Amino acid sequence: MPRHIGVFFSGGPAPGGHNVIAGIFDEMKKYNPDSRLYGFLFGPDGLLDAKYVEITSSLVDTYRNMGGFSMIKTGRTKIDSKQKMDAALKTCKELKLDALVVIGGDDSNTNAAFLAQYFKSSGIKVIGVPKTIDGDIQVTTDDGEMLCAISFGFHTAARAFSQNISNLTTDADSDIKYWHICKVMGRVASHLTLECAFQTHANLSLIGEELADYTDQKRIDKAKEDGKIDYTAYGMTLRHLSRLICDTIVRRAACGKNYGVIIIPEGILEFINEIQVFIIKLNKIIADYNYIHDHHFHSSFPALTDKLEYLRRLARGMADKGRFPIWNLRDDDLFSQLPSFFQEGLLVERDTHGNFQFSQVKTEKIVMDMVKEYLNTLKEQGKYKIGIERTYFNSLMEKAGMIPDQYAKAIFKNPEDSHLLIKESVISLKTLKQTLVGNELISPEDPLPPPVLAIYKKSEPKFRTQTHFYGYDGRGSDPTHFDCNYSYNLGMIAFHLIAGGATGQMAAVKNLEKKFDAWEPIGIPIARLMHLEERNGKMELVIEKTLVNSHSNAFRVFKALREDWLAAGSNPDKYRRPGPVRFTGNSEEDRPITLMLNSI
Ligand code: FBP
Repeated sequence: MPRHIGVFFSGGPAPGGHNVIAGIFDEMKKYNPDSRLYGFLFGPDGLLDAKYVEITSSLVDTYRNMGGFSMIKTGRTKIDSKQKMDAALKTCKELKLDALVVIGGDDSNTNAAFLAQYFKSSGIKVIGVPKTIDGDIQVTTDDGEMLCAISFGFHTAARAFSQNISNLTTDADSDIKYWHICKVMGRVASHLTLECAFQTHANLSLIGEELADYTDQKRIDKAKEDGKIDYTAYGMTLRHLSRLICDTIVRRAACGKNYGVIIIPEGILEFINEIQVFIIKLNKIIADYNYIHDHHFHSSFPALTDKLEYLRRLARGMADKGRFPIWNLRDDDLFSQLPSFFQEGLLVERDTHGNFQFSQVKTEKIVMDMVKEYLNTLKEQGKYKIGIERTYFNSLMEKAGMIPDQYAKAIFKNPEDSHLLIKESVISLKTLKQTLVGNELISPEDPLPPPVLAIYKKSEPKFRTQTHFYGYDGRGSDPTHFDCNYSYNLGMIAFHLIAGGATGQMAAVKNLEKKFDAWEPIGIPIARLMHLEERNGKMELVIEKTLVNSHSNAFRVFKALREDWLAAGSNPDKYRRPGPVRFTGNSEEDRPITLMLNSI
């Protein structure tokens, strides 16, 4: 029987999208050449406005295995009202559609389930396809069986980011003067960062989900001694985070490595205590403002100063009286201490699904500004210094006819080690001279011996950074072999779910970690995946995002290896070069490393 099917993309591009369409198209034509496939243009808007193209075999062939969603474009409109549902149904009826395929992320698949319910009496089926580079759509049964291990696009984006990051590790250990700070996409979850960590072995990769569980044991113990509970000891603050990064930098510097690569997940702010509180409060304030005034907060207050003035008036109880007790003078005070670029970032317009737009915030800047500030303090305290190679020190001294050991004991705090660290008390040329005089190595009238001066200069750290953002580039890449096959199969499965009469289900492939002939096509009822979440100030049913699980194999292996990747000792850097994407050969780049580890 010929079928009419409509399809659209929803949300950010993910490599492999065109192959989903190719999979649906090839399979439907194989069963009946008279079947027709319509692609709605610009995402959900095309469905609402009846803007579409009929997908032909030449169109499919033009885009087969190609990245992006260029064939029919995408959009982020949410079909969230009865009018929109009716408009969508009208278009489907006009085209005599048997089914609609929604290729999207968690929010779009949520939308697909609601459309399925709305369309039920008309007999039009709705099937979702798990798309997102973020990798946060994962489905496991209650007894631990993995039904959907990853969304399509994740592998390609991670590989693309990793290739760039790996190039930076090469630059870092060639030029040995830069710390490369790489922010990597992933709206909330840190799956992409974790995968990039495995692909590149960067020196430090921050996993947001782990930070959320952070506890400051020293503070907890201290409070216990005083018979109190210190609530600020639980969870990560921006200050703690900057200390953690500084610790890495200082430790590597101590063994002569004043360079490295750090990966920061885009969504890290979601896991930082005080910032998360701001995000939640501001989400609510903006949503309530829009509701009460029936006018958009961002249109009412286009400039940052207007927004801040409104918040100030709220805190003083002078605006929307009594409605917003959640924004108080303390909030306003703390918020006003943030740099304006960051205030602007936190106030950025929420997307149509009510999500905070992390990609619009210069997270890496706020974090690195704090890191620089604290490094300066550590430098002043004499705790941040470059370790001097013992062999280098010896040869320099001997060349000048001086006895290395005599000087080593006086200047360094670890004279026996392979990398020598100048004592913390030596923080200037003046204190250096006092040390030599105090140890009777020179008299007060003598100038500093040139080799000692040279060593001191070499030990003074300069912290130079280059920041990078990997996101839009990777999600526009051509799909890897894995994503090509995976997405094409998802398209075929979507067709078979429709042919089998399913609706409100998401196409999926079980056993993705196994060889292709062990892949198992399935449909997952979407409604089962939902939970209640606050969106636009209201509790809504949405698919629950899967975050990085600290008990997963991948995370535990990462934890076991990270000290090695940090390489803050005499061990060499362990950088890994994943190389370019390959289409032939049984190489380890076949599948995401995190997927393989978690399947063991
Ligand atoms: P989806 O959830 O729609 O797949 O989008 C993922 C993503 O690429 C995130 O990683 C990123 O935070 C966001 O989209 C960026 O959104 P935008 O395209 O609106 O800048």
